[in-house]
Amino acid sequence: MREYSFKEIESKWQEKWASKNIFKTENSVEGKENYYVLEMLPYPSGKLHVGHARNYAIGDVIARYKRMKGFNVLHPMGWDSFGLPAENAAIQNGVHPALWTKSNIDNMRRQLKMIGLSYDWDREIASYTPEYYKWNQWIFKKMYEKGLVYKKKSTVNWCPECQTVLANEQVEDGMCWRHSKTPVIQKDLEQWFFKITDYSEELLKGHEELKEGWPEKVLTMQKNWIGKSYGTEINFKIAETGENLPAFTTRIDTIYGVSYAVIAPEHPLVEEIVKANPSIREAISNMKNTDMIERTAEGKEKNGVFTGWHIINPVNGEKVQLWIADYVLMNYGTGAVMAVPAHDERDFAFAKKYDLPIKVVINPIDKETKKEIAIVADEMKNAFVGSGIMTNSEEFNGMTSKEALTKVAEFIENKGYGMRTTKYRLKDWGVSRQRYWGTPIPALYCEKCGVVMENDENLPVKLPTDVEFTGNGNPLETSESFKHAVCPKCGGEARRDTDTMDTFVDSSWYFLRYCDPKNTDLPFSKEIVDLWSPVDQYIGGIEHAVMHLLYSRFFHKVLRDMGLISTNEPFKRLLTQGMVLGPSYYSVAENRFLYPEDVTIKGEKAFLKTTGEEVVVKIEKMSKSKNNGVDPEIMIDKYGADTTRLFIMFAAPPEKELEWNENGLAGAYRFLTKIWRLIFENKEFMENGEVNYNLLTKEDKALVRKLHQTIKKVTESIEADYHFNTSIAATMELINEAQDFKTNILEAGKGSSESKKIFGEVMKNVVIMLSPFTPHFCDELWAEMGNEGYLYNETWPEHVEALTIADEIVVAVQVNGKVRGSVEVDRNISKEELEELALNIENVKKHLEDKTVAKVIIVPGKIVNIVVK
Ligand code: ANZ
Ligand code: ZN
Ligand code: ZN
Repeated sequence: MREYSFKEIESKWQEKWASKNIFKTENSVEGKENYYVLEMLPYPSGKLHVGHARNYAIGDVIARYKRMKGFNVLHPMGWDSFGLPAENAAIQNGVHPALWTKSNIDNMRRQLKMIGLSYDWDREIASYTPEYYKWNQWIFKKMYEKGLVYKKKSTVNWCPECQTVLANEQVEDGMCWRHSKTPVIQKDLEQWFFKITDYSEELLKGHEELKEGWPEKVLTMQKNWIGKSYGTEINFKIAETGENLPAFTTRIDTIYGVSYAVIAPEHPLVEEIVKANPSIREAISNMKNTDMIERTAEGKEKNGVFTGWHIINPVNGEKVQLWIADYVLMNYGTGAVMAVPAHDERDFAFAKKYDLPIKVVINPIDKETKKEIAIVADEMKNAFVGSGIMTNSEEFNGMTSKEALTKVAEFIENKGYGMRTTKYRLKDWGVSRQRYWGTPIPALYCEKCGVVMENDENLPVKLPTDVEFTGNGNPLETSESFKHAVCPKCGGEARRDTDTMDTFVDSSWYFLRYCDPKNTDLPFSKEIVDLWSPVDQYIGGIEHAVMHLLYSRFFHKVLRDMGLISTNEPFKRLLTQGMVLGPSYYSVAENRFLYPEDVTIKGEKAFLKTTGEEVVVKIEKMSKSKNNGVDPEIMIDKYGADTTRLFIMFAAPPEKELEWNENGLAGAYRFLTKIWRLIFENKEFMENGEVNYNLLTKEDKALVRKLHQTIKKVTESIEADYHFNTSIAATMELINEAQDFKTNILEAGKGSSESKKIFGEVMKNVVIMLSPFTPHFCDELWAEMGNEGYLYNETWPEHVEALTIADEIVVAVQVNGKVRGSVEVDRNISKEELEELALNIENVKKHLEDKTVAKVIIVPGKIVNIVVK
């Protein structure tokens, strides 16, 4: 028998698949339905990590399975290859970002190929190529023409280290996400924005279309991010100037409790206020300089200053102080808040700090007595934010606050004090980055014509090569050839915009480019994209729940509104795979995470080899900083791609966390060698040919039944949320039965004329059903069993329902309701025959002695109850 030498086998089949180009996908195939499987576009950091490996292995199983189910499958791969790390490498090592990126891509592509993934490499794309980013610019222009791109001055989060703008999500606890020790500062810059807020409502409504196929968790995260609030915009009058000050509130029921008002430090009124009261200028500029996240964080100390001005509450004519405070943001609502400290936590904290009045307008209801409890403002420790009974609110007193929410709003509208509105938390998407390694923004500035977009025929605006990477500022500013350009409108001198686009732009439409990756006239042809869109199954990490997935949905809708595609949503089904966990070893004495090779493991405990210190063992997400990652390439080298894939699929369902352990890998390897041996050593027991089901023995039938039950189970587990671990477990059971059958029937010479055909049939199906998981291994065995071609092109088996049901059934026999025995009978046995058999069971006969049978009740297929006197 040949050894299972996985290295040879894996490279042999990888070469065969590549040379025959079997994964090449046509855009349509007669008689086949299209199916699009996609894994999230990776960033080419240079080395595959285990999270990637899991992501792609899952996608590959789905792609191969769907293909075998008769679909025409699109399964592409590419590179999200713009972004900071390449530029940082350029700064540190002097390599041009393009070279660094290319060599990373080459290495990662090589690693992907080692895993045996079924990608159509002819469709590979890389966002750093001009062929790709040209279309970012083209789409940017189209969006500009549609009024979906605009420029505005805005306060941005700025990392002095990165010398770039950070998105709010890139600020963690006031620090840069890449530089955990660098505080983020605020800076005013002219920025380009995408008007994603035009789509707020549609992005929310689209959830209807997605709720079948997307995890609820992701939809909830997007919903919160969009943050729709129903409320009222109410006008206050400024006592000193008579000007209007609109404020947005979601709690108009608390209008009689307003005891001061607040505006954001960026509010347009502030300038006028400072003119009237210059002494507060400095306090205001200090507020502006704390970052946005910190300013709004719950429990954060709030800072403010009294303006000297007052506002008048329209419902009762009360005059209260107007403040400026950092907890109010300019870009939400109207940038002004009617403060109700009795019923809002932030207002309460602020009122306590600055000794502002607190007025109760809602009393809670006692849970037991159902009576109103009058609360006293002076004694409050916290705001009362719940609902209750209205008080101190004139005609609304005694009403429930829930009811008052509508009643007060109606009152306000009738009086003309304000209007009910909805607000969204979602902000426009700032896309300007002061960086080199990204898509140049195709805008120019001309003295005569102002802002002008580059002509289509001059796209792409390519990244120049005469730049310096010093680590300070934007390298594009150092390129004279880039900065000085010709105005596309008047032909005069113009200055090119030196900002590049957020790399999320690249990944917002790449799934459409895969459909038509070589198109030079358009980003993609509509006819072709219509054959594939939406992506049937998208797979990636939960970390992309908001930004990438929301931006892609936004782009998709914009492109649809431009008439470039027909569908509303980019991804029909989304699978967010779980994290990969591994043990980390932390030494308290040395205050560092150790590498696994530095420790000795004894049972659950681990000790530092050099000192013998017991170290802290934790199972947690694999990461560089904890030294607990595994290198997929090393695993593949040691166990083979098939074993690694099998382990990944078997150890946990895709959406759950996966705990990496080498024992599991070794187990997967043993399982494969068992099948290997079973097939190699028993060729004499495997026959091909039609099985004649009329000639089967009881044991033959049992194995046939197990086969069909397994096909059913494996298929159903894949179809239902890709529970591959269940599929593999079912196949393992079938193999065990087949092995017993071989030993007890075939080797013992007890088989029928059909037994070898059945055994052959079982082993053939095992190999087919395992092939999406362990494709090289299965193709090898497939050939060994005398077959031609590749399992990728085989048809997935279908079970026959009738064959999953046993002919024999076991019927319990009772005497006066007590079980006294059982009989195994043919499912179709007649009542008379069954009664006869039941009455003749020895133990039953004993209980019938000296008694007369009154009647026999038969529950078909289950029970025979003999009633005696
Ligand atoms: C009065 C009030 C009383 C409020 C009360 C709440 C409780 P959501 O639900 O998240 O939309 N607000 C309005 N604009 C703001 C801004 N620019 N910056 C900071 N806070 C702002 O939040 C709406 C509530 O947040 C509004 O309702 C307002 O405070 C505050 F017992 O108005 B409320
Ligand atoms: Zn930084
Ligand atoms: Zn001009």
